[in-house]
Parts: sequence; structure tokens; C-alpha cells
Amino acid sequence: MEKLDRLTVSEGVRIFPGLIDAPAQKVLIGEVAALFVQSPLYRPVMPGSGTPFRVEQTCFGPLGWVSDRSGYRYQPYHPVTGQEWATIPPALLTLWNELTGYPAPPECCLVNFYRGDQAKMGLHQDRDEPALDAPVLSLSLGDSALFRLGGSTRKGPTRSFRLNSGDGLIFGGPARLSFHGIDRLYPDTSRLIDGGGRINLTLRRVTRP
Ligand code: MD6
Ligand code: FE
Repeated sequence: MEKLDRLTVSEGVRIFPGLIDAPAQKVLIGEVAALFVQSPLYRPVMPGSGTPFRVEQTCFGPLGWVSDRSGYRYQPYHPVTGQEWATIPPALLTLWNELTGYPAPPECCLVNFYRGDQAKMGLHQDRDEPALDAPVLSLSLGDSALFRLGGSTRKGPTRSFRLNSGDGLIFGGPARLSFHGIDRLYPDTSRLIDGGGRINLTLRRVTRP
């Protein structure tokens, strides 16, 4: 895995193009797909309105991030099955240690599955984690996507860049509460996922160590 080719997009945001090479991507997608048996993908709904997300989600780790009509929160069990979330694959813990240097392991690996070319994610902040001193480590698998990065308010300038299969992204420091989202997918840009689509994994420390 190549870790030297890192680019700082803005203070606190670093992109690692090709962090995970093609053979390692295949291994990782196989591990993730196997964990969907214990932690199946489901489609969350927005707080209040109950509007369905345009992505399917699941989580791995002791705490999972969920959204339902009553709000956003972390909880130790899957909202559909009631079972504990599957364990985070060890390879992801290694990447977390190497890239973030944070002195405690991630507690949540949120999985976003973008299926079909209409899947996207609106501009949002990741702010449900008391451990806001920890960065979020994001990994992209499958079809490419257009990522939009803004500032700490919803208004104001944004910049966009493409995330390809195997890319890593670290979001921390002064950028930890930056607004960000996925504007669109580029269908058929990867053959990693059967039937196409994109999987984004975000590793988060939730509680303060
Ligand atoms: C995605 N990513 O790439 C959505 N959040 O599909 C995120 O929402 C995200 O990439 C926090 C930090 C990095 C991210
Ligand atoms: Fe996010």
C-alpha cells in the first residue's frame, strides 16, 4: 500500500490517491461483503420527515451510527436486526493506526453503499461524535464519485474533487466539522463491485478515550 503519495487539500484534509492497491481492494471488498450477513445493508430515513436516504447503510464496530425519525445517534445494535454490529476488519484498524496516529481505535466503521447513478449524499457535517479531536478516515471502493468540500458553515465556497476506488481521505483538525457531500457517481468506472456501485467506509472514534 502506498502511503507517501498524500496530498493536502486544505488544512486538516488529506487525500491519499491509490492508498489501497487493486489486490488489497479485492480482499477488502470480500471481507466487507461477508460482514453484510451479520450487519445487513438497510436504508435509513431522515429525522423528522422520514424521507429515505439515497444510500443504503450499515456499520461495523462496537457503535454504529443510525438515523431514524427521532434523530441521529450511535448505538451498539443494528436497528433492523437488533444484533450487535459485526467487528471492524483488522486491516482497517491497521490503516487507522498508520494514517491517523490517534491513540485509540475507531469505534464505528460506517458503510455507505451507493447503488445506481441517482445515489448521492447531501452536504452534511459529521458532528455526532464526542471525540471531535479524532479525525475521520474515509476509504472509497468501486465506482468513482465527486466529493464536495465546503467550510464550517453551510453557505460559502466549496471545492470538488473526484474519489476513485482505493483512495483514502482524512478529515480532521480544523476541517473536522467542514460540510461535505457526494454530488454524483460516475457509473461503470470500476469493476470491483458486482453490479456496479460505490462503497464508502468511514472510520470514526465516537467516545473520548
Ligand atoms: C462518501 N463521505 O464519501 C461520504 N464524512 O461517500 C463522508 O460523508 C465523509 O468522506 C466524513 C469524513 C470523510 C468522508
Ligand atoms: Fe460525512
